[in-house]
Amino acid sequence: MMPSYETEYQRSLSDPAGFWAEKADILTWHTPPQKTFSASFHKEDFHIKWYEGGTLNLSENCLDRHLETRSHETALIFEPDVDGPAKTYTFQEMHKEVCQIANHLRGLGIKKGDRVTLYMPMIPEAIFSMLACARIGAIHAVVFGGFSAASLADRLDDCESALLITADQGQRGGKIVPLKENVDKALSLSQKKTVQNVLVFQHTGATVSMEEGRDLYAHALPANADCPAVEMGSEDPLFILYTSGSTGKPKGVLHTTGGYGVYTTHTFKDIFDYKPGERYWCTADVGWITGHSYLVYGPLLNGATLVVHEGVPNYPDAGRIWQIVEKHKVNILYTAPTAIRSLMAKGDAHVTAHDRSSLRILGTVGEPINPTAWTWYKDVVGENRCPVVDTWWQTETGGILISPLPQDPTRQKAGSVTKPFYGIQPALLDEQGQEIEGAGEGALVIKHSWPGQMRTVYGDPDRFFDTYFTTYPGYYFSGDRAMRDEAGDYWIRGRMDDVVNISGHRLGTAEVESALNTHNCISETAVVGIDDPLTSQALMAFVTLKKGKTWDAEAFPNELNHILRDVIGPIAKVKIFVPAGDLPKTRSGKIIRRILRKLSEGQGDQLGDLSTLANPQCVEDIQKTLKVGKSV
Ligand code: 7RM
Repeated sequence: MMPSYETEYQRSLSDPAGFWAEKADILTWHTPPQKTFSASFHKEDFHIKWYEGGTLNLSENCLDRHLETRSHETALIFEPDVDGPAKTYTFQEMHKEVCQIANHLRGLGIKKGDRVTLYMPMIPEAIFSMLACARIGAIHAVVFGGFSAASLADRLDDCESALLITADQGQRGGKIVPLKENVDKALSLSQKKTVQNVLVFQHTGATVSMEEGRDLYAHALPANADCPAVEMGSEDPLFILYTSGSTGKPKGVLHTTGGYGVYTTHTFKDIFDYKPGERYWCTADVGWITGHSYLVYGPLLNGATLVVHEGVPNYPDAGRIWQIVEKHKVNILYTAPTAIRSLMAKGDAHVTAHDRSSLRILGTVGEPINPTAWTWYKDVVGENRCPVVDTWWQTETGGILISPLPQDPTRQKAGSVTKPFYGIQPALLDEQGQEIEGAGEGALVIKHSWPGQMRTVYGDPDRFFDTYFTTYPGYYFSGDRAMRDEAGDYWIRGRMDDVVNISGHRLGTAEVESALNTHNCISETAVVGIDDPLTSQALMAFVTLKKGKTWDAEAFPNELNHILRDVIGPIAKVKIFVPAGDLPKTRSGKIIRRILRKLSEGQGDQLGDLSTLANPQCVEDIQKTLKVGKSV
């Protein structure tokens, strides 16, 4: 019999080395690890290492080791943007595809440690390319296909990518995504020009420009499916994934091989209660961490059958997601609250029109889920027979840290992420940085390292330490606020820092501001997150104009959002602009966002201490603008 959660959790805390040493056996190692972990979150001896001495390859773990028993079973089912014939791959076929791409990479001179950027649509080749990188030890850096050419250029330069993998075009909700065209723009914007070649997959078959000597079609390269996997050290980098923080440019979050592999395998197996042969569908794009850990690595390391959909859950209508569930007999579905809320708004008939008897477990991730949406997901979608797992984690954490386990009925609590996974020690800190005992609310931190933890910010180790380990010395600070109830269950409240979560996509207000400030009439901007019933949060921008300019309520919002689209991508869009004569500042000239946040929430009467304010008059002016609804 399985030990209870309590017993297993206590063991994971009292003997972490023994616990995680045993858990490493879930992977196939070339050399078993010598030391389970060594970590300190303190400045003097700051380091994080898991499974040192061990060697393995995750592509081999995802594919080769399943061949003996299940080479002819389905590994991947690809469902196109609009309903049509699905394409399937067995483990054997997928192994072949991955090896062929790995050989293309080798042929282009890519070797262990080189960075390879992927800018791909949600097609099987995106997954194959990630595994091909892992196979030869190249570090993949996937950039979401919805990001702009300028964002892509920044990321290529930051990690000095040697190769870019893309497709002619992508398809999303009936729209064409001009990937290769964006790639061409990005390469001309790139400062460092490190990219030697562009490997292009043909997807829509559109004619795209190909630069002689630089751009190569994958299908035109010689096919060779014999590619031995490179033996990787446990702490060798696996991938870089860029994510927004409260300051500066997005950070390259670096994950390594052994610990990430062990952690994603176990969390997937336990939290989705995966049983061999089941079909698992994660609707996240490969451009996000959910796509890395629970679309690719976690499921494939467990030998799961994946459903991959190029497109969006509500196109051509709100029944599409349930039609796919019915068509492919999906057993486990993992999606985001934004999708759930928007589907709920379209009514139950879209759901009930499709057979969902295959569904067994329902997962959600990315934002807080409101109890109404949770209950709809559970009762209407899951007919009240499928447990819901509301999973809290981050790009930085590599895998799920706090989540229900589906077998435990006491953890079906609408709106709560319930309890920590094995080995995870969350704590809530008060304003003095003291740990809160029992029920309470505070900053959510983690006390002890776990195998899936990020290892550094690529190229900037000081930024890693400064961002996550200085606010509360000795702890990993998540940036989130949380509440713990009497039963010890956690409720995530949202970000405490200048990160805004729009439909589960992270944006730093600093990035948005610096883009808005490029408009030739804008003097200064301050961006805050406001609550939004559909997308969780939305952007509100307070803007001041250069001398002699006047606010044009017709033209400026469009122009400014157009800039955001070009600089960041379509996910960055300001919902409400508030023109202001001046922004509240300290005497040293720092914008006081706390005040703007309060004003945006209509809490102008609770501004607290304004004595540090150099220009108190502007607060009243902004309040007036907000009241008369002059904002646009
Ligand atoms: C996996 C992912 C991380 C931020 C995180 C939270 C928020 C994620 C939940 C959640 C409430 C959840 N990575 N968040 N999951 N909030 N309940 N179940 O989303 O790096 O892109 O974002 O997302 O604020 O800090 S992420």
